[in-house]
Amino acid sequence: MPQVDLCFSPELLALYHLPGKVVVVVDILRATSSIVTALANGVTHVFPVAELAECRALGEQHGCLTAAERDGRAAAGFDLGNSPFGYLDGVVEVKGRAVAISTTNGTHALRRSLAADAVVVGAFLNLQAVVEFAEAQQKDVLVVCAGWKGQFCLEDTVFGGALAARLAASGFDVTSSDATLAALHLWERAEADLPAYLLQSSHVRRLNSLEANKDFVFCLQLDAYPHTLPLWRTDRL
Ligand code: 3SL
Repeated sequence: MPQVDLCFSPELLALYHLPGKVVVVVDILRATSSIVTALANGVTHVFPVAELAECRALGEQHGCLTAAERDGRAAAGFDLGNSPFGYLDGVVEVKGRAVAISTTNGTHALRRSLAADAVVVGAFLNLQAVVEFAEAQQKDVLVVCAGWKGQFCLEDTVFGGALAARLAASGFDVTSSDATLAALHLWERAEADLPAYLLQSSHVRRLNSLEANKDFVFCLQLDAYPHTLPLWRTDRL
C-alpha cells in the first residue's frame, strides 16, 4: 500500500529518497496558492525559479510575465508580486501569458524536489486535484513543506494533514511516519475553522503586518480550483 510522508522543511530533503515518489510541494502562504490561482485563471504555464536574476532573464528570453517576492513583499522591477489577487484583479492582463515566478521559499522548495518521479504543486485551493493525481499514480507521496527560511511552518503542515486524511480514505498508509501522524493531528484540530486556527501562525502575522490579510483568507479556501493540477514537465508547470 503506498505511503504518505511529510518533509517539514526543504532543509531536511537530503534525508529523503525522492526517486519513485510523487512529491507535492506546498507553500500555502502564498507561492503554491498563487501558482494554482494563476493556472486556474488563464496563465498558460509557470516557470518557477529560485533566483530573481533567473526570473528576470526568463522574462526577457520568453517574453513572459515575471512575478517575484522577497520577505513577503513584491520585489521591485517585476510585473507581479506573490499575491493570488495579481491573477484576478485585472491590473495586469494574465490570460494567455506564461509567468516566471521566484519566491523566498516556495519556488526553492520546488526546484529542490525535482529528483522525484513526479512533482506537483499543492494548495488548499486544489486539494482534490492533488488527491486524484496521487490516487491515479499509486506511488508513495512525499509532501514537501516550503516552510519559512528553513524553519517549520504551521499552514504547510496542516495542508499535509488534510491531504493525508483524504488519501487515508482511499487506502494510502498514513500511519508509518510520525511527521504524517503529527500533520493529521494538526488537521483534526484545524479542520472545523481553518482561518481561526491558522491566525496563530507566524506567517499570518507577517502577512497581516504587510496588509495582505485578504490573501490569507483566499488561500484557505478548500477546493476552489479542484481541477487545477500544476505538474512539473521538463522546465515548467
Ligand atoms: O516564501 C514564499 O515562497 C512566499 O510564498 C512567501 S509570501 O507569502 O509571499 O510572503
